Amino acid sequence: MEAALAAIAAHTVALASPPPFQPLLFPLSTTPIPTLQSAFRDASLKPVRPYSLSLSLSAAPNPLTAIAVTKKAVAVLKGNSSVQGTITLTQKDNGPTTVNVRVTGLAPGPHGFHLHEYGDTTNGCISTGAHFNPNNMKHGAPEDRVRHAGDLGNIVANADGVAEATIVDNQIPLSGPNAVIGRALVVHELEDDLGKGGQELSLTTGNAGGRLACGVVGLTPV
Ligand SMILES: [Cu+2]
Ligand SMILES: [Zn+2]
Repeated sequence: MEAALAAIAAHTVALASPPPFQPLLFPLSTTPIPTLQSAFRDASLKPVRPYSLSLSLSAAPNPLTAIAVTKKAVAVLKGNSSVQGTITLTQKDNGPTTVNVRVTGLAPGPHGFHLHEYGDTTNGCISTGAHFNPNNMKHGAPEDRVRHAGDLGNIVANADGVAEATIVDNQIPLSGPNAVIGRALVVHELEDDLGKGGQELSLTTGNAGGRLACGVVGLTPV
């Protein structure tokens, strides 16, 4: 029994990081871990005996998704020009991320729009590095199999210089190993050729020109 409890305790510690809906073994712990406790409260689960908890969750098709968790993030885009914007990113459980885009002050027409690797704007948008590329791919279109995770294609500004779009994408999650929180969204001067322009930069940047505005993706209340 002691060995079993020790094993459970070790397991509980290993689960101290998110996802918050996972710590099924918390009630067994004699020394509750604060983060688990608050995560547990957020999930609105009443403290119940461990047996009934594990039974109720094991009846679900997938215990890891028994409780819906929605995450939301925002990036406020600014730069050296009049271009600015607000981008919200929403993800439910491990589903795709929905990106709501509104950027103003653009020249009418298409503009490359990417998630860049770093949330660093020390020297303006140039410090955000290259396109987020955790799988070491070449640049492409959002619908391509070969693409940077950060390749979100183009947004198109109307005659008033306003670009509004809703992008749904599977490669920019808000949690997990490839989470985009703390990285940056960038809108470019030119159209992204989606890797098909035949230019020197087509397969790295889409030849999208300068960086007009950028903003770090940060968590926001759901
Ligand atoms: Cu870019
Ligand atoms: Zn790219």
